Amino acid sequence: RESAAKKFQRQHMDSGNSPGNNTNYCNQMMKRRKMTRGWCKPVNTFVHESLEDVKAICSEKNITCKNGQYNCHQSNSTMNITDCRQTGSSRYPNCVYKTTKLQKRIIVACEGNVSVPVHLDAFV
Ligand code: T3P
Repeated sequence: RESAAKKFQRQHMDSGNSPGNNTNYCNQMMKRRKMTRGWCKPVNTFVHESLEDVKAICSEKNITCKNGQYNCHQSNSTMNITDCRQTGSSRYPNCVYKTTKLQKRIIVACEGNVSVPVHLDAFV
């Protein structure tokens, strides 16, 4: 079975790439990364930084996540990210997304004996 750490990488990591002028980036990536199977995942953020830099966020101080758990951490620096958001007219199985490039700090939840990102909580 896919580990939580691998699931985070599949859903949120797109190192060394970015949408450029491709307004279809989210439509393509949400499908390619299997987030349009069974339903259209409504909101998903891709991070265009190295896995090393994203893992390092787990060493920042603990903060409270949206679900009340105390295992979230906010990046020191802004990161190149892409916000994928389902449009109002999107209907499963034809999932349609708006692609928005942003530079924001991200908040991730980390877990494990060796603490690694397992969930992307927000960007701020
Ligand atoms: P996951 O826990 O697999 O990272 O909040 C529900 C899901 O939406 C959750 O998936 C996180 C994801 N999400 C983003 O990727 N970006 C966002 O800005 C928000 C609010 C949620």
